Amino acid sequence: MTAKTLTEKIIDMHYVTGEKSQGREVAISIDQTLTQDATGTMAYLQYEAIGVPRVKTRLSVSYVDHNTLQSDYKNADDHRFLQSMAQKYGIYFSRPGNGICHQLHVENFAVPGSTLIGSDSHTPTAGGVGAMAMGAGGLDVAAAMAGMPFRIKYPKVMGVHLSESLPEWVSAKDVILEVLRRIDVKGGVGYVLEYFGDGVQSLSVPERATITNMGTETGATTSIFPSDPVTEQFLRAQEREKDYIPLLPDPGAAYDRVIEIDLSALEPLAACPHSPGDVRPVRELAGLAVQQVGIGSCTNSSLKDLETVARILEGQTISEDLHLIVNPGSRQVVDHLIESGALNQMIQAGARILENACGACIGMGAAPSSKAVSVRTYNRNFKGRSGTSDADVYLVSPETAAAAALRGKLIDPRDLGQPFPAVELPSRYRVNKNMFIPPLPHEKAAQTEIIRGPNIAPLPEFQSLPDSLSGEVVLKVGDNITTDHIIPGGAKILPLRSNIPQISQYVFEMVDPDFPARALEKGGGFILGGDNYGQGSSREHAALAPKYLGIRAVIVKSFARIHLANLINFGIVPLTFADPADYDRIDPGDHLDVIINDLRSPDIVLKNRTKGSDSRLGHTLSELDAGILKAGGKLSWIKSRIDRCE
Ligand code: MIC
Ligand code: SF4
Repeated sequence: MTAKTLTEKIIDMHYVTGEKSQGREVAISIDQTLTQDATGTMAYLQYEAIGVPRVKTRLSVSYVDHNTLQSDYKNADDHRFLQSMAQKYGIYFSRPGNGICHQLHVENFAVPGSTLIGSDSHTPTAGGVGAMAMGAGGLDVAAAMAGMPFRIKYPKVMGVHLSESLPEWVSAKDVILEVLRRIDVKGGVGYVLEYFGDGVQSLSVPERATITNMGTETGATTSIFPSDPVTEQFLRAQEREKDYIPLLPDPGAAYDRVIEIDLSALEPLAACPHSPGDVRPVRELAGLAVQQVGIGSCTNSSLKDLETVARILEGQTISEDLHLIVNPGSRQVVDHLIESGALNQMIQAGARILENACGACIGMGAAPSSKAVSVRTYNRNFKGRSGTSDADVYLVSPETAAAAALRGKLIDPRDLGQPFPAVELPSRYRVNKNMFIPPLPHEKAAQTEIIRGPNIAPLPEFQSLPDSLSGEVVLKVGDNITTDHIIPGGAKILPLRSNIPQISQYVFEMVDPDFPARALEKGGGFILGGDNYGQGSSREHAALAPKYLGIRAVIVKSFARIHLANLINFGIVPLTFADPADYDRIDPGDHLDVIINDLRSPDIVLKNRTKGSDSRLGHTLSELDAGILKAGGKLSWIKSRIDRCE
């Protein structure tokens, strides 16, 4: 028998159909799903349209953590809708205020060796306990809740070999920043990042979760740690010892690529504006004046992170040139911070303690001032994401963030001249699940009325795909376009997530605010892009809203994984240039014809009527994908299959 990686083992345990060879499609069964409110409303509308009376997963959880500002009725409408949906369909509901979905899932539900998909790109956080956890579009999560398997391209496995242990003042965030420094924001595409080696045992589960969380920024399918005695200890501390299974790679398992990281040789790092992959040592940036420090997000809001910050700040006052905001990851974290006195230490030092929610990470409040430098423990620093288009965001560890808060400038935390705050994690956490509403029994669930306020618009319907696509290039963009470029977050736009006609008015708002009007005027057309198009979040609105504006195909050099799946799900044809140089030969406004009557053929011809030239296009669509596109999207495709079975 060949020695297997963790990834291969978990895929084997969940294999349903497909070809287990790299790059080919494989379908796996899904044990758990999670949604958050900003993607959840669409996911549940789609689940409702599929028409399965109760979820078929072992566990599904609906979290509320993104849209919590409630500046009017919209977010509150969404919350009530989500709660009623959860009660009707057998889903756990995590009430607003309970915490950030990924932190909560690791604390309460993630199981080693299980499969989890979530309508949020940072779902791999649960890889910290050895789950194979992947981000997906809401429709794929809805399909998994309805019992359908999840399709992925059989991944390559990148072994990240960890040796030794971290020195003082260097923490888990610096490990993932080092990975990003080496492989950048698309080096993980097509891979699962699997951590192994002696250094693994030196990292606690929350530290591992920080690493798997931000592995998303490499473009990887997911990231995973083994399930070992450290995992067992964590699950015991969370009163979940029954969820423990040991799960290690086989000795001699072969990785497609190996990265070696000597933990003891790492130093504090920072991702510079405006990419998580632009990583430099903090010492090279030392002295840069800072106007805001943000501590929290699903990457760094665990008890260990915040206890560390509190100890660094203890007895001092933050610099008067900045403000410090802190979003704890969960109520459990807050509970411990109160008990230990750490919360008070942070407040006394001048921290503004905000809600246990995503908050400033997705631009929901606490935007920095004009041209500010904001130093954050979060995972993304895309331009404008903070809510201030000319702010510069640096991504760092909690230690580096706390040091910046004290000194008012970036400084290597080792130069603070303070004793290192060693934090011991409790052997038992203060577990309290009273803000989770468990699923109702069948009979009661069936009687639940769904509550739909005016913010919940009906799902748009789309036509099946014609044999040829014709239209203008409505927009041409460059490399690494993020879903934040396509459909921004933030306090103005995020509350419109349940209303596609309204949110579609903001597509490409930061790139070209005239795009929606132009796309509608031209009757749709094409978007042209460079490499890694659609990196970042799982928000399916980045496909759904352009589709609503009439976009028929996106033609690029390469796609990011989740966005590619979302385009297919909503019937936008994702095509790639056979010769990337052709990208330069097509201009905005050119009129194109693309013949797509046989999407199974890997070769597609693009005729540029304006230039009188032809280009060859390719794609990575499977036969199933082609069927979904032909049907006008995955929802129509699923419904037609269910109708045929009835
Ligand atoms: C993000 O961090 O960008 C988000 C907001 O969590 C998204 C989900 C969304 O857009 O609702 C993600 O990462 O998938
Ligand atoms: Fe929330 Fe930010 Fe994490 Fe996204 S990255 S789930 S917005 S905390």
